Amino acid sequence: MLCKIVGIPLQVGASQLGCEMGPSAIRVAGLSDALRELGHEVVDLGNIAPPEPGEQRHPNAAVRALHEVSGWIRATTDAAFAASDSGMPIFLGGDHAIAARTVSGMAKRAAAKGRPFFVLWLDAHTDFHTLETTVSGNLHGTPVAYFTGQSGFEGYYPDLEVPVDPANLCVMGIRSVDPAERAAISRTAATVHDMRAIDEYGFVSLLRSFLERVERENGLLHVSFDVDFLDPSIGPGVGTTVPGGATFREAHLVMEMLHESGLVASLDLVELNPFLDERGRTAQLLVDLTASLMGRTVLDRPTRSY
Ligand code: 5AB
Ligand code: MN
Ligand code: MN
Ligand code: MN
Repeated sequence: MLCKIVGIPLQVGASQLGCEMGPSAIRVAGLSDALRELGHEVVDLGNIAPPEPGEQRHPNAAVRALHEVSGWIRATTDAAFAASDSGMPIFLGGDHAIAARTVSGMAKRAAAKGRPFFVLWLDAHTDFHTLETTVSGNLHGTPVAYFTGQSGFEGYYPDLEVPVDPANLCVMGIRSVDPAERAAISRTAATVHDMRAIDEYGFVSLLRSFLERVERENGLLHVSFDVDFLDPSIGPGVGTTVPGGATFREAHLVMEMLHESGLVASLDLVELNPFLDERGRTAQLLVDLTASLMGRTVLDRPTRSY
């Protein structure tokens, strides 16, 4: 497989600065070499250039860094669309606001191929705030509402060319949802598995049902991996830790099942904050998880397991 690495060093979508170092830390932790060892071809396309400085205001006074975030989003869509002409783009964040456009760029690619588009969102949070509902004003809490076409972004974020059907969105790992997001996402057809559901049914059966559907519909699948999906004890390098996340083995199992499905077209690795990391261990774990997603196994498996 041809893997195309694209760095998007946006950090002002989060309140805690440091995510701009994310792409560098993931590179230093050895992403390209890990992929090459698995037999993949790797092209590192470098980082997307920052937008022009400027100022943009929203009636919700809490909203922070709107111009800068929307500028990065604008710059990213075409890059995501272009990178996905062949091979598998791997987008290195940067905070999660970048997914507003990595996902919409990939949705555009799926539409161009005439394939249905699906998103697996691995996160402690639903990121379903609009510019009106965000209380913290941190725009990394808004990408899912934007790319599923919720109203309130018009004139602020770039116009959405191909919205993602919420029915094709599966969110896993959830354990922190603000009241407005909770009300809004439950009005959609999105599948949201909180940690309560995962404790009861396990990742395997919940993920398997989703992957079976993607396969049945011949879909293109984008995976968006927020570091805070992981339990903070194994992934401390993130600004928005929430206890009770995926364990080391659960996270690897999710990635291994994704590999065996053969359905993943593109990946975001976002929210890594190297300033908060401990001797690079979260960056290293992201590389190892990506290796599992790209085919690293403990032993050969005779049949696929999903
Ligand atoms: B992340 C919170 N809902 O709006 C907010 O890390 C958290 O990309 C957002 O998932 C977390 O600030 C955004 C409290
Ligand atoms: Mn997130
Ligand atoms: Mn999160
Ligand atoms: Mn976060």
